[in-house]
Amino acid sequence: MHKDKIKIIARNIRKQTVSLSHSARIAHLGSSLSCVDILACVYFNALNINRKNVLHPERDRFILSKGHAALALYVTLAQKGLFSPMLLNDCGQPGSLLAEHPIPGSIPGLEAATGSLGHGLSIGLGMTLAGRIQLYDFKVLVLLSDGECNEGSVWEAAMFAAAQHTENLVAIIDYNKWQATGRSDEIMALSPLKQKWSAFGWNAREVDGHNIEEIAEALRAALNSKDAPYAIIANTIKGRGVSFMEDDNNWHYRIPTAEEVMLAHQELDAQ
Ligand SMILES: Cc1ncc(C[n+]2csc(CCOP(=O)(O)OP(=O)(O)O)c2C)c(N)n1
Repeated sequence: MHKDKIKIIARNIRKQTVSLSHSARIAHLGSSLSCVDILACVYFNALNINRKNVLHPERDRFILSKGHAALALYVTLAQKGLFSPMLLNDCGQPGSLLAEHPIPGSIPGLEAATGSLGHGLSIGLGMTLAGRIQLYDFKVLVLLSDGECNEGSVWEAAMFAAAQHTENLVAIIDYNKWQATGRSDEIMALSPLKQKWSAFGWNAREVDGHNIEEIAEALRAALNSKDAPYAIIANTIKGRGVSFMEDDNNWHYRIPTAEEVMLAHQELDAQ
């Protein structure tokens, strides 16, 4: 898909995500907005996932390991046509298929139960290895957060993936430099993050996580990786797209008022 179209999709995802946070009374909006450009590229430019093949055993898989950004994923899957957007109306309500964190199988395209940070990469690695046994060639793409990289389980999976030469596995790290309670590097320093993934035996590349061209090019390289898994370190801004949310970690937990939704939409429409 042409990059300009992906930019328009990303803007629409942002608008709907802001609205959904308000209507569903679900937070983690800054965390969702931070990874929208990545999600738009993954679903509209990189992976082979669509309404027809979403349950096929050979489909590509995407795992939102930073499951607290589920709102952005739900909106993206709805835009991709994987389920009826009507389902967004009761998101977060008791009995809804769209819970605060993803429930696998509740709607097509949700591959794993995530939200407890640190598990998505291991799950994705397991899928990759299972695909190898079944002689399937599908790709598995896992989106992690930077705070999540403080979890030892991430590095255990990283080490095992490299040892197994899982070239079909891609990790994208949404490197927005914030965690729930403070700056990532102040809580437990991650930098130099790209070098850490390289040292663990991964091919690694750093990109501007809001530049559609750069993300798309990195994904293209990652999906053609040979002999080793591939890590994309995406430098992002928490709350990206709405000036009064950008890089303000209050929006980790805040839910926008109706007026803030309107202001956010105005800003996004003007971009
Ligand atoms: C194992 C685990 N511990 C704690 C939490 C609570 N929690 C939710 S989001 C978050 C941190 C968010 O920071 P980061 O992971 O960097 O993601 P961001 O929101 O900045 O994208 C935490 C600690 C959790 N979900 N899982």
